Amino acid sequence: MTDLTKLACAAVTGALIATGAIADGHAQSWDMPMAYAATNFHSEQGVIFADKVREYTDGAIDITVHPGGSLFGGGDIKRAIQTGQVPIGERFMSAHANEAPLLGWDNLPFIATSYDDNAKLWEAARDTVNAQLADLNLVALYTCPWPGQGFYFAKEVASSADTQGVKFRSYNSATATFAEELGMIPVQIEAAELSQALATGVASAFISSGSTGYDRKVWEHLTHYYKVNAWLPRNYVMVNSQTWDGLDADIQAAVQRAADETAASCAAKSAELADFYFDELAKNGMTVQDAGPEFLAELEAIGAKMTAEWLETAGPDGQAILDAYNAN
Ligand code: PCA
Repeated sequence: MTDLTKLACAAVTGALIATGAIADGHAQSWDMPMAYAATNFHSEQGVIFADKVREYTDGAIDITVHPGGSLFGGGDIKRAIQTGQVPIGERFMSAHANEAPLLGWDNLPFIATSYDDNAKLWEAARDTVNAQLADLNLVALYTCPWPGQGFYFAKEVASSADTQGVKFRSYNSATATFAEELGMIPVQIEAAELSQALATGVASAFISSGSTGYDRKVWEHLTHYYKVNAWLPRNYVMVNSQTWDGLDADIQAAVQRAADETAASCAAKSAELADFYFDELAKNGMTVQDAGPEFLAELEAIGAKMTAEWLETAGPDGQAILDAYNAN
């Protein structure tokens, strides 16, 4: 399909969804693309969310989850929802910071490094982020944090002297900048393609949680994980604005109830699994340890620079988020 045809289809789909099913008493079927592995907790929670929506709407909305980027690749999910090709889907929020810098609020190094602080930061950011998403024709139903982010390497790393020229898999523009500051060569790759990238030597290092290393069995290619806990980025489940506005208020309330409950259970699951992932990496032969003092000091210096750069691009709204966070 050309882009134009896709957009035309999207408009038709959007209109059908907006006026349709609930009003005349038929169920709506929603396909929900998700970017990460079917066995990842984000995807499993997405299925729980879908079950709750079916229950709380008395079957009026029937969501089918498509994990692992199988329906749309991670990089295409937001646009598919914005244009109404699908009504709902899930994606990594800070992957969209290149288009809307505010959406990098959760990718600021060493600002909120525990689940509690990450929740506080989200509280501080939520209204501004939702307003930004409305401009993109999206409504966020719930967000869910990944465990803290650390570095994977194929060798011991004590400082940036060891990272020069290393090919680094990034997942958004901020992590590409981070890599460059460490003298590495970034290449953006979806989690779904990560194993292949490591196997073929396209990348031999990346930053992520223990979760993605576990999902992708990275011990087959890499040897060291350095816990840094630099930030806990979030995925979000979003709906096309017209789709949302076309729902009756009681259906909206039922879907939001399912979303609020899933937000809580998903964050709890993430926290519960964080150490399990580290144990699994170690069990499979990786050296899992805290980043050493020299490396950590370098990361902190780079982090401060990245936060300053984010504030420049996100403007007063970004500063307001950090001020609100620091005031609490
Ligand atoms: N895993 C995802 C995003 C953050 C995370 O922990 C990834 O590496 O793509």
